[in-house]
Formats: sequence, structure tokens, C-alpha cells
Amino acid sequence: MNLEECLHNKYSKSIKDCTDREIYLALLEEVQRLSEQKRIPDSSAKKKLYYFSAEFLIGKLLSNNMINLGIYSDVKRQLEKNGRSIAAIEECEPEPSLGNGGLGRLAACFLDSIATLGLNGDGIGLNYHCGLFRQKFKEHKQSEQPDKWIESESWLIKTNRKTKVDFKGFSVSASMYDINITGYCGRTNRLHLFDIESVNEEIIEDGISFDKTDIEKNLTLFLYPDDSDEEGRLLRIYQQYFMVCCGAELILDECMKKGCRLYDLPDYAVIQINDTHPTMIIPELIRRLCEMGIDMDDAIEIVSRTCAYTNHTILAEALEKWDIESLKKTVPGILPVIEVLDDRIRRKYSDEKVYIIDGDDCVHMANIDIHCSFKVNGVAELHTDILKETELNRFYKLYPEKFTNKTNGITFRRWLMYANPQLSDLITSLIGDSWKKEAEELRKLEQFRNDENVLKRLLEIKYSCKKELCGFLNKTQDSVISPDTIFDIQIKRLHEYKRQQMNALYVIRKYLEIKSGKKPEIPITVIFGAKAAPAYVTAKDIIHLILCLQELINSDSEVNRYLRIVMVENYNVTKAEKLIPACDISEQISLASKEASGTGNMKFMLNGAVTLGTEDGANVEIHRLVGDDNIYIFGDNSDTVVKRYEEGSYNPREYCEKNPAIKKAVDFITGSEMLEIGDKKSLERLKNELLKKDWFMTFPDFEDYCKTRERAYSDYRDRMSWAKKMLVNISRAGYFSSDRTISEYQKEIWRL
Ligand code: 26V
Repeated sequence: MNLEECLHNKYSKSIKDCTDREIYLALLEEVQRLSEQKRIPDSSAKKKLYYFSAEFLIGKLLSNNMINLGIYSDVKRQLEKNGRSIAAIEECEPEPSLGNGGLGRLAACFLDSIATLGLNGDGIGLNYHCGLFRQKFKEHKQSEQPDKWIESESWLIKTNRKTKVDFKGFSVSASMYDINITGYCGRTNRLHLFDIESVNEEIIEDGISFDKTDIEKNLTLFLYPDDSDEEGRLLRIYQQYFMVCCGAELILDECMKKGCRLYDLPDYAVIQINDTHPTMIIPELIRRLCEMGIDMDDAIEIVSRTCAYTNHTILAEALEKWDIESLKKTVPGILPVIEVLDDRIRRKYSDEKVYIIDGDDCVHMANIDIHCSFKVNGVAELHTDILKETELNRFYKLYPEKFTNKTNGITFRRWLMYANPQLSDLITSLIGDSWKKEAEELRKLEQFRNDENVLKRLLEIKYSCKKELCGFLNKTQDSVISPDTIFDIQIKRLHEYKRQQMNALYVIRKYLEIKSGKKPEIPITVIFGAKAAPAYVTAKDIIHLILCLQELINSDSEVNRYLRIVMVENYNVTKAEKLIPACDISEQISLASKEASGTGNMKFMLNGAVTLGTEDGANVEIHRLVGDDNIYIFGDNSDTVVKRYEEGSYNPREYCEKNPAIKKAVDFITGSEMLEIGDKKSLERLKNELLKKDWFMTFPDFEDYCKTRERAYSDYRDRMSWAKKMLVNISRAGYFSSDRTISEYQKEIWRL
């Protein structure tokens, strides 16, 4: 593509004379045009995948799309020739705020792989105008702002599709916006985002609060609005039903257009339900089939052969249930269907735990999914085993053939080719570029395990990424850090089970050690990035703890030469792309059994970071792939943890009293140094939470965690042997390509 010509046509200006924004808008338009050319008419394939998800954390699209279209290097060169930088152009693009964490990013990686592999599959979700929220730090605390990411010119394409959605007592009108998803040397699919036409951002008051009852104005404002009160819960139900009602109509229209008889729906459509948020698609489709003249039994059969469900968590709080009263008030159209489904199950099985409606009149969404899907999958081997053996064992006994594992993956196009071009180029210079589509080819790198030149290059590239991150953090949030320190990074949603608090306790311990004269041989930079759900008090207290530690430690000249803390504000995909390539040690320290998979762990590994982690989620598979010498594993395994929960014997206060090192670190939370900086109430609440509950068992793992972390830091000093660990991690990351994951979904579930 000829950028000069594009700009001339659009603005009658040359590259040199355009603003960054003008160049961005011209590229946006041109990339849209090229993507469009790669669309394949729907009529050319019989069966289609519909990936339903409340979240799609797609990240910025310009550079990614240019890479996938094969024009990125060329455009970059044309810009550079004229003294312009692609980075400056990228900054003009707002990041879509359509997701929260791993579940949403997984959906985005999947869309990339589906299009890359040439499969016929679209995403279905909602067009949240203010997204999750934008995180700001004020007085060492998180505050939330609306994240308005939609501009007048954007990747969103307005379509003509309109859907009428009936709620109890009123109906609303939905429009559909599309985002093109262009695969790497592949086809273009679409992400369909439904939006309520009457949405109104003006009802947002202070921060992210708004009138939760004004559904016509608020329905597509925010992702995961606060559901700590009844109004919030009703809004969540409205959102979920709105998404599936529009999606169901789209599916049926598309299938009918291809000549599908309703009985043959499973030959034309497969629906992947991403966690329980889209579960209402099941009763909604059944309702529509019945309305079209199919009898209830047949409709249930048809829909059950069309839907498949992915479970992403075993945390009880995330297994959604809605009480019948709330459903009655909002979406009475599907309630009778849910009652029929429950009735069928009750007639068939005696075990109350598999009923859809429980004794308290609550509807268990996951139970609908499991009964009415033809496949149920977990997202890593350990997670699927736990589902089969414990969490969903009763269901596994009923339907052993439904359960299957699909270990998560990530797209190497974004997380290596785009995020780390230097490493990507080094790899290509060593083994050619077939790894970009055949990720297992990375194994070929192993022949260079003892090649000093290659190992040195790896270290140089890591250093250069660290320098870039230093510049970025300095520019964006005034942080001052040095690339000559170990970059130890934990970036993920803030949740107690992920144990950012354990990392913070280590930081306290290190601070006290340095104060007492024991200096680390290589200075350490500990980096955090995390958003806490606005109503999750303990998570916010942990952020407060980290921000106070950052202030205390970084301003202490005795300590800051050896230890610095950085909490990255508003952690998102764009920031992850800068943080991950710069990481030396990847913190994956969840309480064993609680992290379903993790996908950050895979991104770090691919970029040559070494994992410090528990035997949890996909860490187990990373461990098996790289071997003991190339990973730092610590802590209790999931069997021990599950047993400890069952016994109910864990007493954190006792643990703390018996272990002076833990006690010292915990007491520090409310010590005088911290109280001078922080909020007494929050710090005390957090300390009490740890002493009284410590529900995610930081104390039993703490000693081993500290020891293992020290061992990693000590091994880091031998640069050549560390570089070898990096190389082994990169070369064995091929398994975690989302292309592999998607091929498995395709072969074993979708069969497109
Ligand atoms: C649940 C809820 C419950 C209500 C409040 C808002 C909310 C938001 C999200 C969720 C679902 C969280 C599930 C999730 O993100 N799971 C993550 O999925 C990743 C992809 O499979 C996996 O790698 C992570 O381990 C898992 O935590």
C-alpha cells in the first residue's frame, strides 16, 4: 500500500505535513478496506461458529491488523523514511475497553486464530460505551472513571441490523456494530457488538455511578456494573438477555437464509458459551424454536446439540445464579423455558445438586449449560481434572462423554511478532519464519542452547525491552527505574486467590532486610499491574498496600538503590504489550487449584521470562514442558490445598504466631512507617483479613515462596545459564499457541 498516495487522496497533504492523527485515520480507512476484501460470503460455508462472550479484550487494532494483512513493515518503513514513527501513530488509537481479564483476552486471541486458520466463526458481544472503567490512583487508592473509548471514526462498522428486545413491561431496540477480525494471512471474520439505541452517557454522575434503573439509557454503558445491590443485579440480567436475544435472532436469520430447516440447526450453527454470562442463549433459542412451531422436547434436543460450554473458574462467587423473582421482573419470556428444563431434570435425576433451580429458588446458570450442551470444557489439564473429580463430579458421572479439556493458548502474532519485534526477528533469522503459523517449530531453537552468540543476543534483546519499558513508565507515570535491575512482574486482575498480597509481603520482608543491612547483590524492581472490581473491598485494600509500599520504598534513599516498586496505573492490553517483553521473572503465584489456567504465564514464557509459580492452572503444563531447571515451582499442590479446605483446619493467626518472619511482615502493614502514608482503616482491615481469614492461604506457602524467589534471584547472576533458561522457555512455548487450542476446538467440538 502506498501511504503517500492515501494521504494525498484524503487530505491533499504529504506524509511529512500530516498530523499523527490524520495518518492514523487514513490508515484506519485503508486497513478497513483491505480487511473487507478478505471477507468470505456467508453462503460459501454451511456451518458457522458463534462465539458468545460478555468480554472481548481485543486491544488496539491498527498495528495488529497491518501485521495480519502483511503490510506492517512496509508502512513502518514509509513512515520512517519521512521522519515519522509508527509508535506515535499507534498512540492516537484508543484501546477498546471491552473486557476485564483472562476470559476476555482469551476470546480475542481465539478470534485471531479462528480467522488465521480460515474457519467460519464470528464473535457476539456487547458494545459497552464506557467499558470496564479507567483506573486512576488518588491518595494511594484506586478510583474509577468511565473509559469512553468510542470515537466518531473507529473500527466499529454500523450495520443495518435492528432487533427488538422484549423485557417485562417494555421493549427496546438494538443495533449491531461490527469489527472486522482479520487473520494472519487468513480470512476476515467479524465481531458483532450489540448496542441499545437509546443509550445515554449523560446519565453518568460522579466517577462511574449512574441510575441503575434507567435501563433504556444505561444498558450498554458499562461492563460488569456493580451488582452488590438488587438494581445492579437486575441490570446484569437485562444485559445478558439483551446480548443473547440479539444473537439468537442473528443466528436464526443467517441459518434460514442458507436454507436450514430448524431441525437441522446443529448442522448450520455451533454456539460456544464463554463462561456463564451468555447462558440465556439456551432458553432463548428454545423459546424461539417453540414459537416457530417446534415442540418443546425437540427444541431442547436441537439446542443441546448446538451449544457447547466453557468453564473458566471454580470460584463459587463466579458461578452465577439468578433468583427466579429477579428473572420474573426482567425477562419473563424465558422463565417458563427454564422451569421446563428444571422439571425435566427433576424427573430424570434424584440428586438435588444437579437441579437447575435450587431450594432457594435460584437458577444455576452453569447447570443449564452442562445439561443443555453437547460438550463442556475446562481450560487447562489440572482445571479440567478438578472439574471432573470434584467441582462438577456429579455432572461428570451423568455425562462423562461431554467433558473435555482444551488448554488455553495465546496468539503469537500479537504477543511475540508485534510486542517483541526484536525477539521475533532473531528467531526468524535462526530458524526461518514458519513458526508464525506452525508454533511448534520454535523447538528448533533448542539447537542453539549452547551457542554463546545466540544467548548473548537474547540477553541484549531483553535489556533493550527493559530500557524501553523504563522510558515508557517514566513518560506515562513518572516512575524512575533502571534496566540494570531484575524485573519481577505480576500483572493480572486483582484477586485474593492470585495472591498479590503474598508478593507484597515478600516486598516488606526485603525492605526490612535491606534496612537491617542485608543488601541484594542485584537490585530488584517489583512491578504490579491490576484493576480491582469497584465493590471488592479487600482487593482495593491490597492496591492501597502496594501503593503505600511504593511510596515508602521508592523515596527511601537507603533502600531504593536495591529495591523499587512500581504499580502500573490502568493496566490494559497496551501496557501488557510493553511489560511482558521486559520481564525477567513472571509471578504466577495463585493458590494451587484456584487459577483455572492463566494466559499471562504463557505470554511471559514466550518472551523469555522464567516463571516463579505454584503448581496451578497451565503452570503445571509449563513445568512439564520446560523441566525443573527452567522454572521455579513452590508451595502446596492442589491436593493438599483441597484437603486443607475440606478439613477446615487452617488457622492463619496460629500460623502467624508460630512464624516470626510472617508475623513481622504482617505487623508491618499497620506499623508506623505505613500509617504515616496510608489510610489506617484500610490497612487495619487488610491485616485483620489476613489474620482472621486468609482464605487463599498465603501463610502456608510464604516461606517456600521467599526461599524460591531468592534462589531465582541468585541464579539470575549467572547470565549465560539464565539465558539458557530463557531459550528453553521460548522454544517450548509453541504448545501454547491459540492456533493449537483452536484446532482442538475445531476437531473435537465445532467440526465446521
Ligand atoms: C465472573 C464474574 C462474576 C460476577 C462479577 C463479574 C465477573 C467477571 C468475570 C467473571 C468470570 C471470571 C472468569 C475468568 O476470567 N476466568 C479466567 O479465565 C481465563 C481464560 O480461561 C483463565 O486463564 C484464568 O485462569 C481464569 O481466571
